[in-house]
Amino acid sequence: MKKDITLIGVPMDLGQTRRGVDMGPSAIRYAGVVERLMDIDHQVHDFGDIGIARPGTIEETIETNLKNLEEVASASEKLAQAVSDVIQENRFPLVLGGDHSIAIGSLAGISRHYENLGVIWYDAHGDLNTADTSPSGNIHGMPLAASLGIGHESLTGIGGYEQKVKPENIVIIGARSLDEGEKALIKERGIKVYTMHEIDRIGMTKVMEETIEYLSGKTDGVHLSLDLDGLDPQDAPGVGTPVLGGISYRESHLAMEMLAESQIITSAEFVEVNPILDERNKTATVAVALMGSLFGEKLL
Ligand code: Z70
Ligand code: MN
Ligand code: MN
Ligand code: MN
Repeated sequence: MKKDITLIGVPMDLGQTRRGVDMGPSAIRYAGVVERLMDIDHQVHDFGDIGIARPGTIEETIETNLKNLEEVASASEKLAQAVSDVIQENRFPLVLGGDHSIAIGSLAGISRHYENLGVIWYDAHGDLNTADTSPSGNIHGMPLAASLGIGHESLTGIGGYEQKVKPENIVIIGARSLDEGEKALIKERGIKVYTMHEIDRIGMTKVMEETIEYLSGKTDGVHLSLDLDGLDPQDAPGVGTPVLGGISYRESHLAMEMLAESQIITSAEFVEVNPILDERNKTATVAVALMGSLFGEKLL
């Protein structure tokens, strides 16, 4: 089915400490995202990039261990507004990161248009930390918790409301590096997780069949939040926190193809592409190839 897609770049690097992830949107555009999606007959409009403040340019008024809190919060509000406007125009928002803290803004903008938004969190990490459980103070380790309404009020209150997603509407796929506080939260809230163990044990086909079945009955839209570090570092080396033993390139294509077939995805973001740490723009190229499959590209 032909879609009207709007790309939104978010050159955000304030949610973590490696330099270069702010160049993710450029790297993804350079890898040919617009042409790739137009080749499969979608209409593509590039909104350009959301302006991101440099660290320390916003006067810090809040005492916290969270790094760049004011700057991340301000960018999240801008992104939420942009994403919401795109949905209002009946277009499909495709958000290009930037570090994963941008999901706070994406989800704040998206969820106000849905009663029961589903979220697929494709990631090596849970991103379920709060100021109390975070080992790093990096906000890119917190967006899923913040979107549940758990964490610092400057993050949970983005968009003017608390809970963007309900725990029973979330599926995490690819987890293999969860902090203790994240494990506790997953159990306490009953969040569905397919770790690498389940992917190896039952295979990606079954994981995606179950995920689609689990979400399609009870949600009125599904956001795909894909962190490139969900993939194995051999296939996606240009990420800030590579974790061995990840999802393969082929399994990821299969997952995207099954999502395309299911037609459940109503918004998406691809995050954590860091061209400085990459090998010849491989990770952005992989991201664009996966977008091709997500939007219906066929092998034959
Ligand atoms: C760790 C933290 C994280 C992405 C790393 C790491 C979180 N759990 N997220 N890379 N995308 O610092 O909270
Ligand atoms: Mn992440
Ligand atoms: Mn909602
Ligand atoms: Mn991650």
